[in-house]
Amino acid sequence: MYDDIAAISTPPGEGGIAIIRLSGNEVIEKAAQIFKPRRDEIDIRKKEGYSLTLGWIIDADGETVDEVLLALMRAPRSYTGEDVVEIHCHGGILPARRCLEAVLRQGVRIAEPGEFTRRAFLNGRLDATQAEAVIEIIRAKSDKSMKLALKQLGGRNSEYIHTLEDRLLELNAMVEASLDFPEEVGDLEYNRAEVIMLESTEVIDRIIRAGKRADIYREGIGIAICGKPNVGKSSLLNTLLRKDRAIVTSIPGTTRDVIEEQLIIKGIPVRLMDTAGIHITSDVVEKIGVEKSQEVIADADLVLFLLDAGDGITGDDLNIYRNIGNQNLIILVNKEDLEEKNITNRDMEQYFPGVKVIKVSAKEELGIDELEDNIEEMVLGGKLQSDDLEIMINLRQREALLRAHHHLQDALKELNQVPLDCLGVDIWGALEALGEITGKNLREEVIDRMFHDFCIGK
Ligand SMILES: Nc1nc2c(ncn2[C@@H]2O[C@H](COP(=O)(O)OP(=O)(O)OP(=O)(O)O)[C@@H](O)[C@H]2O)c(=O)[nH]1
Ligand SMILES: [Mg+2]
Repeated sequence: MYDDIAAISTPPGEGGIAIIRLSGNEVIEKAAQIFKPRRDEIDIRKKEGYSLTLGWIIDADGETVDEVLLALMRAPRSYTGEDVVEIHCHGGILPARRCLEAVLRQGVRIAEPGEFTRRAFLNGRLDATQAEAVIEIIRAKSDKSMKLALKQLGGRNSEYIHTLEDRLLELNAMVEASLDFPEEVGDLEYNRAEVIMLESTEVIDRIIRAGKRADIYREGIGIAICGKPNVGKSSLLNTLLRKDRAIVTSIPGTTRDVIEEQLIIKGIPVRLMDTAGIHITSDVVEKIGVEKSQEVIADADLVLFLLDAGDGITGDDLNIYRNIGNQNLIILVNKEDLEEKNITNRDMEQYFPGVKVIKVSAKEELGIDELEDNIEEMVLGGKLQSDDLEIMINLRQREALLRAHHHLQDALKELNQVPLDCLGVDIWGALEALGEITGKNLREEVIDRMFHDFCIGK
């Protein structure tokens, strides 16, 4: 049993409405003390769950604080699993704060960040992965990461884990039976045990791989556009953004600072950076721009290096290429629309062996689809297969999965060598690690860390 908590659950500032959320055993009774329904005959203490009542919040002096709509959810059918009251008042800092003050005066305590979701977890309304999905939904930057987080909230992650647990429990039972009743059961069926372990490690591998892909949808990537002056870097930025963001002129050295814009490419949030053209210059401002370009390139997850089809491959180009280093790289031969082109496929193979090359025209928007496809493929580490898992995992879950994986590999090695009870220890180790993911056996400090990033009122 927990005490009663409350918080303003909507973001600060002006808006249509603000919501004060209360959760705990006595919140309905306490809300009734400060709530005067519009229709006298109504008593919110007697109302059913999922009901709305119009009225006023009244402070200790009997003065009206605000006109509000009061929403009631009864345990266990509420977000936290406890009785929940939501006071919908006028949007604005003052009405919300004054309503909250009236609530607190009834002996309700202010909630800690994430405390509502924490209660949902502790009351068994959500398992650990679902509680963690809540913050992913709040933070989602693209439709894709939002979709993945919703699947996690729906229990998708837990399903995979439970299936794994079931298999390992079966394996554990096999091991124990052959230890305890060797006469009746006979020797452990090593082949079957091995198959279960191999399949389980394979599933864990797949989940971890899928999690890495999901990270890209969640965190996004940084892409730097680089090349010598006038190759069309800013034109490419504008084309990818589908708006005229950066100044484009035929004068080399137009862009002097780094221009950064956010966009979504194939569902992936991208920070796209247009840089100053890199060349040797004595102009002080341009020089600083060139240095900045180099920093941005070094930090990027993917570099788009532009060449000018009309110019051929120049000494400047080769210098820049040498400085790009060991990064994810796509070379774009720009100005493909020009009549006269001076870069052949053979040139490309000779100077840039093994690098992905795409012919584009930033100005005429040629080759842009192919570029977007290649960006997706490169950052996700290969084309998506139709049977690829779609699952999001956070650091805590990944760490537990890796531990389970480790135990299984040890178990596999031991299969034919050590006494069976040692094998059992590793299978249990794997099961325990998996149990942490859904939260069956979590220590207090791990639970604290899970809710650490939440905002107040959630
Ligand atoms: N024909 C043709 N011209 C292009 C293409 N892309 C860019 N240009 C032209 O090339 C010139 C330079 O384009 P920008 O986009 O400013 O080049 P930049 O690389 O940003 O140049 P700096 O900022 O000076 O380094 C402009 O006149 C563009 O219109 C293209 O695909 N085809
Ligand atoms: Mg430019």
